[in-house]
Amino acid sequence: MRRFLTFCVAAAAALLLAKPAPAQTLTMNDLGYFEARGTNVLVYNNLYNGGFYDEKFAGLEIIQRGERLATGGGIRLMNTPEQWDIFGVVSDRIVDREGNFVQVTLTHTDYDFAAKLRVTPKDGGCLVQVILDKPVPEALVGKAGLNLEFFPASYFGKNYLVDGLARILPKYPMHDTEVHPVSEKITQYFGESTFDDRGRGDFLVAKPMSVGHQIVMAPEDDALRVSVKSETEIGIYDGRHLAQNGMFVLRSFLPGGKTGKVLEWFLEPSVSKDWIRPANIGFSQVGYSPAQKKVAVAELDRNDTPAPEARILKVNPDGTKTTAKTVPAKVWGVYRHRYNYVQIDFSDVREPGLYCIEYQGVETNAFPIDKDMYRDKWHPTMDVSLVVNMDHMEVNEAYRIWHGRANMDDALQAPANVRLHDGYFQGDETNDKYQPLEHIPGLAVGGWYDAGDFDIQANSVLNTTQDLAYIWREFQPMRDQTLIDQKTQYADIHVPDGVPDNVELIMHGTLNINAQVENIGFVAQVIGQPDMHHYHHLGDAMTLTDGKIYDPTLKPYEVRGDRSGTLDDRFVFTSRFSAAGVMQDIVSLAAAYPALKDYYPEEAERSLKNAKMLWDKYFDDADPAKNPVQGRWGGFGGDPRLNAAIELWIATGDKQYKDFIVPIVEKQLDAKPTGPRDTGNVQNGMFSTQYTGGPNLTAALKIYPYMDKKFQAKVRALVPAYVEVITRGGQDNPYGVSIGGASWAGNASIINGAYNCYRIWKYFPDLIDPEYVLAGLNFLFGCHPYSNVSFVTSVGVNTKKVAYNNNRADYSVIPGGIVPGLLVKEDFFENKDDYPFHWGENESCINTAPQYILLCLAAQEVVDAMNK
Ligand SMILES: [Ca+2]
Ligand SMILES: [Ca+2]
Ligand SMILES: [Ca+2]
Repeated sequence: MRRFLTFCVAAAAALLLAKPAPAQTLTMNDLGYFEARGTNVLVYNNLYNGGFYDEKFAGLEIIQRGERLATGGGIRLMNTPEQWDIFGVVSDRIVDREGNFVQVTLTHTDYDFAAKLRVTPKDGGCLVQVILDKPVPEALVGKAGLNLEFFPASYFGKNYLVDGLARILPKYPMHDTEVHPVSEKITQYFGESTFDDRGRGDFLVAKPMSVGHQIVMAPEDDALRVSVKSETEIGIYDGRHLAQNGMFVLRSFLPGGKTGKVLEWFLEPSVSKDWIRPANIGFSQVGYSPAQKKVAVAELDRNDTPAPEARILKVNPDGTKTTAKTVPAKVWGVYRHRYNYVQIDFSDVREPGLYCIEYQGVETNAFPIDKDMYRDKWHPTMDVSLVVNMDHMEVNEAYRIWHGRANMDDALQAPANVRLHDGYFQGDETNDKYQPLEHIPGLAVGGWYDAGDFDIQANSVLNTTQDLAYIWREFQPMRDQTLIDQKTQYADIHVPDGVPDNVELIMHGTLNINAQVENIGFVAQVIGQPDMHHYHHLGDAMTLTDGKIYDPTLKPYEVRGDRSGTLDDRFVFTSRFSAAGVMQDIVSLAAAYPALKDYYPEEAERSLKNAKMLWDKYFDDADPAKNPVQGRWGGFGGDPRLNAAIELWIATGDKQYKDFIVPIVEKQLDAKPTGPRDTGNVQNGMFSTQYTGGPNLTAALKIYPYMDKKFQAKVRALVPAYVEVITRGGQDNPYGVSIGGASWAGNASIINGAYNCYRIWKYFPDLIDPEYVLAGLNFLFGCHPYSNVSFVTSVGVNTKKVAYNNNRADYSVIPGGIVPGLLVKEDFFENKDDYPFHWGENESCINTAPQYILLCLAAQEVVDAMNK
């Protein structure tokens, strides 16, 4: 997908500097979208990026009072498009500042159909026009239409007017659908089908809830009101009949046989001439430790005048509040065009107790200052998130079964040339001994659902196991609050069983990794659903498959004993194999060994044996000098065997591994810069220092405690340059943390960056300010733009209400999950907390869980040292 921008820049450009827009008419701002007080209309500033198709973050969009209410405006071929339904590609986009319009050409190549969508401000709103050079193709008459989608949860509890008649916007889908013959269906991307019609040859279409010539969404609410008027009939549809992430859709069909301007809407958002967004005061929702730095950041409307002072209020036992301190509010300035930022430093407030911040007429919720505040913040992640996401287990908590034993029919060799909806592909080569669709035995054990879906991805099972092993290595938490019984494949949350949960979770990882290594030969790129209908499953994981092994001699839905004719077993995707990729299998198994050996000696020996076997088998093939393919996905650089050797050395103490490691690491430390100053990919666990090709400390820090004084002195000498790089990140914004993510938000890299600072601090406490370890958590826990919720579900005072977990259809969370956080598009930050279906904002990935636990344990160690 390509984006062509044609700027008709005139002398007017000089007038387009960032400043508050006039009050009541939409004018084009310097970012190329329309703006009025409290209202923005974006016209394909955000595009469908093609990665996961319709992410509900593209097309004509409306932001009102800082909330994105409408999206997906454009020409669509369905009443209520789903994620995998095709959309028109933007083949041309014109931002005409003189003519004061934005126009895009949307091309459906499959149908030789192109339509221009032009948006021009008029009166208090804008005209949305559809212009055709050629008539709508016959096949698309009655299908092609102008759609605009509204987020349902934003409108829960509101009404709409259709030609003056009042209707309630339903909280739950309650209107009508009809089935059509599948021959009429517009095919989804890659011929996917999201609908299981049990062989009937149907597909599902939502019927309109109402039809008229003017529809007003939430007329009673200035923040939400949007009116659409047209001479052409407009229907309002509820997409949730087809998909839980569906939207309220306004839609008019394009007429057949016509060219020129074939359709026009007058779109009138709510413009509020005096509206000022209340301050969003970001601070840590878990509170602060007495000695640590405490800087809240207030995000202010640009039309607001920042007050010079803020008050820190102490909450007394009788409910009264007294001013603990009045502190200056320091204007940081405008960041990313939209808001003005103010920093409130109350580090001097150290007395333990309950506090809140009062600034600009806003009083925050109360939060603690307490020396033990980090001590328990990882418990929900270890106790719940990592347990509920366990595959092949029944998971109980008090009176509730989270899910039954799932995927007990694992798994079938994926047939050739099949793609999985999550970016995976099976090529011609299976790289193992199995025939297509042959059952691979032994796999119904261990592993985790990688995120909001139910597949076992190589990187998530391997990295989760590895990082759980690092938790044990660094902190050895003896916490035992979960019963994990692998014999009956049963877990019970909040029930101690005599074994540290950290160890049991590591074993849950190795059981799956060892099973894959022994039965397949290596860890497959993914064990995933065989088709789209199973991939989008929501609800109990156990109901995803029938638990019976697929037997092609039976008919679909026919069952005989432990076999069935329904092709629902997961597929094992075994292409994209590389010897370099196998090195990570070794890392995870060898890292697990020291943790397992006292508790599960057999599993420990099995893990180490498999790690050594893979090392011996693939050592030569993984040599980058002989085989330049590096890493499972390629391109990570360096010798892929290095980390494997480090873990094998730590596990065994065997000198052969050390002899392999040291020359490579020495070479990394002696590297001479080959290029200019590097911004350094420090957020992703890379310890590269300040020059391209310069010294790299990643491996050196791993082996640091096991090396002699001479080596340690050499590493120490390089640390200041690395610290300079890592502490430079985040200086461009008032939060002091690198904020990233246009299609996937940046919390995971914030966690990694902060933990890297801990590793530096642990060995070289005099070389880095330990506040850098804590800054990442402050951000995660609520000191961030857009809102001040904690991004760790159920951790903190004000926390995420929804997350893109497998219970998202219930608008719920799995406690202890870490959501990706803030998406950044143009000048707009977003983390919706009433719509759980944005994966890039709200999907808790399992491999972030142990990384977050590491950081919490590190943070407590840091504040313990500070408070001494
Ligand atoms: Ca996945
Ligand atoms: Ca336990
Ligand atoms: Ca099955």
